[in-house]
Amino acid sequence: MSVARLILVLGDQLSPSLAALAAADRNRDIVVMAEVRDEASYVRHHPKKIAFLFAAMRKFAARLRDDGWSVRYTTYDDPLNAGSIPGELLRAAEATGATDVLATEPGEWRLIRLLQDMPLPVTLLEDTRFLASHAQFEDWAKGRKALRMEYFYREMRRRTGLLMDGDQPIGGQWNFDHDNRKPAPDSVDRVPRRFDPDAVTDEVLDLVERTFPSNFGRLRPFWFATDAEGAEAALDDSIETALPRFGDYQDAMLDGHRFLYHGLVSFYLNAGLLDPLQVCRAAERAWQAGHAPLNAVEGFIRQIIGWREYVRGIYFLEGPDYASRNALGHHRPLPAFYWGAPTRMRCVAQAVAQTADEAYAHHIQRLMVTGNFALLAGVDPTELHEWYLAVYADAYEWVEAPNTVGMSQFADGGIIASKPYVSSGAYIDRMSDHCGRCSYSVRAKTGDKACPFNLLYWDFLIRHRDRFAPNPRMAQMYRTWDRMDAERRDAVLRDAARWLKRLDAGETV
Ligand code: FAD
Ligand code: DLZ
Ligand code: SF4
Repeated sequence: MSVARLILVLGDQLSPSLAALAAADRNRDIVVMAEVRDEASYVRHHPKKIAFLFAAMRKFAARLRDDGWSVRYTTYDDPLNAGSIPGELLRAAEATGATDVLATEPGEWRLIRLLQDMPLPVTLLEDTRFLASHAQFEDWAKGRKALRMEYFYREMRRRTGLLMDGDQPIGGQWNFDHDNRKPAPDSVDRVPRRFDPDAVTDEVLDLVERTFPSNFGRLRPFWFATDAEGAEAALDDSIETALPRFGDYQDAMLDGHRFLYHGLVSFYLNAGLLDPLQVCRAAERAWQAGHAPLNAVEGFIRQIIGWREYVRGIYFLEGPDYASRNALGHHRPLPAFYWGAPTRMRCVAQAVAQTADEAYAHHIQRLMVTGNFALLAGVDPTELHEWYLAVYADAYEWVEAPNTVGMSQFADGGIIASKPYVSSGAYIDRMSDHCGRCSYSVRAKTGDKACPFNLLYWDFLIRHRDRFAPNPRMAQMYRTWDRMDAERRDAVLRDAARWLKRLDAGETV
């Protein structure tokens, strides 16, 4: 019998269909899984994120053993733990006599490089859990002047057949967003399903509490599912209670309502506990059964086969330097209120508080509150990127960096976004009920009470006028500025500069 190979399964690769497992021989090869210091601390991950992954890894290892695999699993507190994935592979090679490694491509260039630099031969297989392969995305991107998600998405609809009638989109159009994005509802009747920790999860929670006592975020109460069965139950609950209203309130924000009608499936999808096509088919069935309207189901499916696949395609197409781009030359340090220091901005305080509690915020909170603020204030995109990568349970660089660096901060110079996602306080006021409870006034455009988003919005546009004025989609904004009387323009820029000075001085703003 030939020598065993080591089959690496990472914390976000918890899928029985994983390429490396599919290519392995369960009667001979040895699966290696390890909870390691380097992965748990390359950014200061939210404790819920670490606990979720460690508990899910332990359960996945048990499942593989039940299925007849030999699994070498190293727990975090094993005194012999080498502290890194390459270190654990080398230790396993020495202990077992294995001479080579079969792995599924990791979702971060950092770890791909580490595996490629190992003194053992490592074969990296493409991650087939995504619907578009690297070659397919490159083919789609080749020769295009602009890589707009919408066109990629149509190809993915055709390829998957989701919501298709032959080669035509069901309902006669590809995108129903004009029916979506209603302001916040008066009340929310959905309470997401929570999963009580079992013995395995409890043990992990104690470990994380002991080992990462000062990481930002609350470990308990812990409510994530930590295996595929639980993730499927969470998906069922979401399809039942959230999907019908997902489209309508996709962009809404409500004080005290953290989840509204969002899917809460990104952490399961990205760890491998749910499969993207399985999730989309479940949503499609809900439409077929008359349980959810087309605008909601199309919007939900677009996020998964469109945005999710598209941002991954961009991350790998653009290469390892993508996450450190800074096209707008922004260098302001990340304000302390991102890490929980007090702020008078109600919208920001709410988004950060729920991030600390849940390791979750929905898309509009990430894009139009914390992201929008950082862009307007000129925060260093790399610092912001590391924040998003740390604080959300669904964050891995392949998905987080294009969303942060590209979509939210325009730091890739406009590969993902055709114009910067910036708004004044008026947008937040329209989509939420935060402003009524804020100590700033969203209606005030200048002065001490003026909403900082109002001040910084103009300050940003004027600072970057040379770059953005030629963009036809932004011309109207510059015309509005030019029509304001000179005194008002001076007051806006003066008050913005004062506000930023107070921010930089560490005052509570
Ligand atoms: P829903 O709103 O219910 O959407 C359904 C699913 O669609 C999500 O679970 C997700 O898998 C997918 N999806 C939706 N929007 C996107 C998107 N823009 N990119 C990729 N997939 C998407 N998503 C992550 O999974 N990981 C991240 O680290 C991450 N970082 C982000 C950082 C910023 C600055 C921004 C603006 C967005 C980020 N997103 C990220 C995208 C999005 O905010 C989350 O996918 C979504 O909030 C997850 O919550 P949900 O499962 O309730 O999603
Ligand atoms: C995020 C994470 C954490 C916190 N810990 C581990 C770990 O101990 N072992 C492991 O195999 N994976 C972990 N991960 C996920 C990896 O960081 C992830 O596989 C890479 O970032 C590539 O996406
Ligand atoms: Fe946010 Fe401005 Fe509204 Fe306050 S007034 S909640 S800072 S948008």
